[in-house]
Amino acid sequence: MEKKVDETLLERKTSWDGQQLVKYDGFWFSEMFFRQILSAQNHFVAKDSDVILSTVPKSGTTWLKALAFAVANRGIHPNTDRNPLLTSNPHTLVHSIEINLFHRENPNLEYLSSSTSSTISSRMLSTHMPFEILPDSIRESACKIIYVCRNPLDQFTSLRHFLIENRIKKDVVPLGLDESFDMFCDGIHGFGPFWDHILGYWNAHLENPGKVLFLKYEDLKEDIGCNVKKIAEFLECPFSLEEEKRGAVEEISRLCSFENLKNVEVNKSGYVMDGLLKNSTFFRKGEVGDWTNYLNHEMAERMKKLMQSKFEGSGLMFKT
Ligand code: PAP
Repeated sequence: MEKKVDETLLERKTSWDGQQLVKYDGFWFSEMFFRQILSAQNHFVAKDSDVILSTVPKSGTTWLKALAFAVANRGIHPNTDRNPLLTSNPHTLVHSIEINLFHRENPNLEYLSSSTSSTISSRMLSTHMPFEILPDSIRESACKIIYVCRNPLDQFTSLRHFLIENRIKKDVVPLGLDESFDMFCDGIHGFGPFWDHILGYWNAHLENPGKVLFLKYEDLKEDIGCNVKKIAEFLECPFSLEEEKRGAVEEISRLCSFENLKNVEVNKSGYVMDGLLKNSTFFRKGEVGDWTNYLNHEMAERMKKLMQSKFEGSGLMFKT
């Protein structure tokens, strides 16, 4: 049944970069994407063969898109020297449901009904929507979801840089670090609160690990090969012994590495989202622990306590 929302009743706040956030079903959404999310909730029909890549922004979306694309399409693009990732930004190879497909309430139906640039038989799409907000058909169909999250201190640091660099209202002075950190810790940021976003997918993964693969940015950094194999197994296209012997896992890991993708020409000079976002802003530092260059001890302690209170009993832990 089509959901109708009286938008005048929704709580609103101004985000750190001047854009408006709207609170809906317990989560905060940028006003820019909110209608698109509602439209996707009402009209997106998942296929059993779909692969959905999900993240809270700045947790490793670009990396996950590259990895999943390279793994799922290695039959079509076995040669990593000629992979589409060397000429296209990962965001143009794997489209976002709410940002690209339901763009300006004008769903790209042709795109939705066809297979995409991923494997011939399945569509690979992405979303930042929390698990609870996903269109019903994603949760109810047999489609698979890969989720990646990141320690919130680095996610915050990455998000703050990205929002300031890409702010649409250039004349708006962004909120200071302390105030934006306060808002982040109150859960007020696009697709936040981050803890509810993470817990939604974590619980879905515990309930049905064959449906939701749950990854962490820090684990990918620590052992990318193991995680590339995990992604392939989850997508039911495990690496054969022959592939492993000839180094296919290492090749894909290298292809998708920060150092490699950052230096690809399209990621240095190109744009996505109708020219709004520079591709280069998706490749800043790509490190674990960069927060230590920006946040003080007090902030780190506050976050530690917040994480303890929110994740207590869930079994979730983050390396910071
Ligand atoms: P999005 O959710 O808006 O698409 P997302 O890709 O999740 O953004 O976040 C970008 C972060 O991932 C950046 O982190 P940083 O600001 O701390 O540097 C970016 O550098 C990092 N990143 C992008 N590609 C890779 C990669 N291939 N390997 C590791 N980190 C990456």
